[in-house]
Amino acid sequence: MNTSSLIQNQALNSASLFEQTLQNRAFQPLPIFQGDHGVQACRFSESPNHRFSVSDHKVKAAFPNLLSGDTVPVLTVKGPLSSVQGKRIAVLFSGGPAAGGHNVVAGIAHALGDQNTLLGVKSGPKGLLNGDLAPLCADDIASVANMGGFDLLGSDRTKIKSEQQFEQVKSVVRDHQLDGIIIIGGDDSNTNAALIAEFLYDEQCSVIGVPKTIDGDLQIPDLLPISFGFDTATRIYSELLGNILQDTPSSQKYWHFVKLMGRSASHVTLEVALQTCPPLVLISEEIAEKQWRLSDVVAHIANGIILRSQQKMNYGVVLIPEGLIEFIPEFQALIANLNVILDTHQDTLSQQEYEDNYRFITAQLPSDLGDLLDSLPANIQRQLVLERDSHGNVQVSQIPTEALLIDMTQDYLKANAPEVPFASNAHFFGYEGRCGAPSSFDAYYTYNLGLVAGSLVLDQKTGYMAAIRHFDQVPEPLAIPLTGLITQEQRGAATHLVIEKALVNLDSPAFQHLVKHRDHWCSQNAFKSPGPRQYWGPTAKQLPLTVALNQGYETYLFNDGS
Ligand code: FBP
Repeated sequence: MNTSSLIQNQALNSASLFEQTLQNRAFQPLPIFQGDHGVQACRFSESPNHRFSVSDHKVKAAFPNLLSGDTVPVLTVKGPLSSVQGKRIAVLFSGGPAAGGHNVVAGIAHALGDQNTLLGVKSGPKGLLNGDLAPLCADDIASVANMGGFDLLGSDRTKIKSEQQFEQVKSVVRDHQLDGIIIIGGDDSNTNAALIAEFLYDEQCSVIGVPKTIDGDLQIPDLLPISFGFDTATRIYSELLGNILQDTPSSQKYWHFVKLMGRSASHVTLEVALQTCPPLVLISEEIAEKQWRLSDVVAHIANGIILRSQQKMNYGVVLIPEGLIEFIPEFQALIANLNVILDTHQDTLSQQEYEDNYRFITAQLPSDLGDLLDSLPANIQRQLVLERDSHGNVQVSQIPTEALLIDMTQDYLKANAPEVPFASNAHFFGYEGRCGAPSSFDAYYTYNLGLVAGSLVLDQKTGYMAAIRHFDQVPEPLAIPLTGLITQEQRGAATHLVIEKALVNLDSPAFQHLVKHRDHWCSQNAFKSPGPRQYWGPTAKQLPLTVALNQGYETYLFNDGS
């Protein structure tokens, strides 16, 4: 083929050469899922070593079927599952996209095989409520193999909470004769999975969750090292940040303030920091522990800038976790008060314009918090005062913390160190990390999570989350009881049953690594540029560094048996 027909071929083809290459990559099932005639589903039984104790009466009362005693077991694989036929299983995405979701669907489809039917639910939980589901065929699945995004099915953030909504789900289960539902989602979506599993218990419909979120805040010590999507997102952000870091001593002109997605927890920021070694890194959990006010955060940044300036480095990068604002004590108090007001006065607020709502809300706040809100830029006020998402979360991705910190740092430097040159740029790396083609780790992890989830529904287990651990050895599939993870949390005016978000542990090896090295990163140009994620070669099998460190692995590479 000559060059021009090659180019024409490329232009006409709906997938890029890169996408075609990934689509043609073989999936890699764990050895336990490899049967004599291809992929096989497995059966699970109680682990003799691991049970969760549940003592909270409210949790017990909410799950009378799933929680019959005071403890609930983790399940491990026991061997191949003898042939199951005629089952109808639905799968849906819930919440924000994360790389590898399509491979989960492929893994489920392969576990189900030809004798069972996989139905795809369109547009997330909303589609489940509306009964918007249809069978998925092998071609649909092959077309998204190893592809990023959730576009095969779509997603949304509807929280299924009212009795009427649970009844709607039950009707859909009956109308479509479903034997199982697999919910691919984060902490809130897996909470929903537990509640639906309980509600459908007598319907003989299994409900299984799959741990998805780029935020990395769905991890369970010893059992779930990380959710899927985190590796791809942090590698994409690290590539972008590495490029910016490389620009700083080249142009010697700017301080870049980079906010990184990740909602409340700072796992994404910590991982990107370890991969790139930038001069200044903020970790929300540390700021909360030190009880820093916003002015302390600004002074910390400005002091780093002054220090580098003394060494003629009038440039650098400040990494800012998306949820920072929520961790600063005065903002914590403000947000907690706002949540109660928004919850208690929903009806009034839904009938008024924004300006009236703003006046109404500030009148209800204690005066110091009202003053704090008034002192903020209008776009930040708006995000704090606007409705929460359906799970009660502040939409932190919409708060321009990076711009706020730039303005305040500029003012601080003008007042305290006017001789220091300060030119800045604001960035937000968020959506560009959620839908990239999955890294080798995420592609491998998600396909096998799908095999675990598919096996669990065929094995008629319900109220569990699929998991895999020990990525440094032959990885081990597990089923984690969702009820063992549920706790009470104050959201708005009421307490809710939720799976707690895992925050950065300040005693963890990963955070301690940052503590040990950050002064050096600030006083020198010590940054690294990790480059784009690789599918072949020495870095293709790299695990997230925070995961390898915190799990105590002796290698940074995952083991896929090849
Ligand atoms: P999930 O918890 O659903 O995985 O959300 C991940 C996330 O990307 C967060 O990091 C971010 O704060 C949020 O979604 C943004 O939400 P939206 O897509 O609604 O703007």
